[in-house]
Amino acid sequence: MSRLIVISNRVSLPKAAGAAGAQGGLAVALNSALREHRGIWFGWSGQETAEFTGHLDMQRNDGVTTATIDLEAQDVDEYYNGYANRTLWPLFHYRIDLTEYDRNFGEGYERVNERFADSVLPLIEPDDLVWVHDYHLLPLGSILRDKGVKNRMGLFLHTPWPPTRLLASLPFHERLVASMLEYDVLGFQTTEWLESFLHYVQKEMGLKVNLDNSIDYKGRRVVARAFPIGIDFTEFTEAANGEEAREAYQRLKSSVRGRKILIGVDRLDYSKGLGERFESFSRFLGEHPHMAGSAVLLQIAPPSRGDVASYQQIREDLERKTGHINGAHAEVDFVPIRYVNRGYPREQLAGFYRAANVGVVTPLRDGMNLVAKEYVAAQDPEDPGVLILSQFAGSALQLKDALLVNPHSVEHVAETIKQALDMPLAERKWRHARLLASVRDEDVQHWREQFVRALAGNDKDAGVPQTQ
Ligand code: ADQ
Repeated sequence: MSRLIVISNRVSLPKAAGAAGAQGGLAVALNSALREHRGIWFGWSGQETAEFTGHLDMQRNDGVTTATIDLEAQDVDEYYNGYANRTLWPLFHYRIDLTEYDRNFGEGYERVNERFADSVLPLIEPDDLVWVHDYHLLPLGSILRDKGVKNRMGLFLHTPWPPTRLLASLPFHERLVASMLEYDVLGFQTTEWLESFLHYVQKEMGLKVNLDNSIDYKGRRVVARAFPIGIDFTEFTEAANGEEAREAYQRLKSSVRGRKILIGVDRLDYSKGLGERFESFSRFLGEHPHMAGSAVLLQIAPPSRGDVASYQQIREDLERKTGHINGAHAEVDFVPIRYVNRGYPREQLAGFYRAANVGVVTPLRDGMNLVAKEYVAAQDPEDPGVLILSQFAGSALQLKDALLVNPHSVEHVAETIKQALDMPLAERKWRHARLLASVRDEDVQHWREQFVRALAGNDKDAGVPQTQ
């Protein structure tokens, strides 16, 4: 079996057995893949250094080797806070109004990708499979090729891929996309993003896409496919049934004293549609005065990317909106929106999901969205809650039995909240059973097995056009 080299912006260390603390499904899946393949996970340490040295901090933990580098403050500014999170992230989430085009960002992005390539190069052996993650590192494969790497290399993009005319607003977009064609495998979350990418290479680059969605480029064949990411289903359902989850469940239930609970769990990001969600809930309260006071929205939103102005802005907007809505609808013994800016261990999160009658997942645009899947996995199948899901989340293509909504329509979401709260047990059960089957069968292990198989080049499905 070939060794696996995983490369991503940040590295998530494996959790020591029995240790407490949060670890995402992605980290769990990649760590288990790395253990199986005796692999190495390479990325930025998250630390800054006065001068870049390329020194590799190698650690071995629970069967997984990690290798990290420190970056200079200017790198972090231009590459991470700049090109990745001020240019590509908003553009890839259709927010051209928030997209900043700055020459220094572009240069910083290329410089850091070069630094990644130079640092990881000595670790790559001839038969290794190289798996690169996300929008921070799109040109890394091409830089490694220039440095003589002949290995099979793949890229998985966790975000959406934008429509061609939107991407065309990015200076040097052709160069960026051409660099991606040096990978052997390009993975997207859904066929929607895949089709958008294939449209770009046909219309903007004049390339031909083969029937199996592969592209012949400079004498090599690039396979482009959808690999919808899932959650670690076993780990999450175990967490939901554990003692810590039960305590969190009790704590939340007893605090609402018989009221119904709606839950939202998102990184504080403008792509997650939190403002529209709060307004929809407010409209629901206004339109159904007899139900006002009988339901609480718990929104858990830990701040992220706080150095970027648009994130400071969304945070202020939400604080103002929460204050306004609570001021309008609160009673002496009741506050309709509980807005909490912190993270919780996964076990507690699972208990909160289980306690909630409705999961409200309404991003304006999302590559996949794992919260929707976690909510489904955490429910009691005998008395499950209802999932309200944005039609613009990648997960809506799999979770078709959720109540799918247009998150921009405050009116539609408000009506759907009413429908969810009124839904009879029988309907809740059949919807949940179908959602659960999808979340269980297409879990994160399935995702990484499919990707690694395609990366190794022995994928029997590679020639089958995708339908999902
Ligand atoms: P994100 O945009 O971060 O991921 P998401 O898929 O919802 O979005 O994953 C968030 C993860 O963070 C979930 O596992 C969730 O439980 C956890 N989380 C969020 N708030 C938390 C809190 N307060 N406490 C603890 N944990 C919390 C990007 C893309 C998505 C894609 C994923 C994976 O934007 O579209 O689904 O990568 O590919």
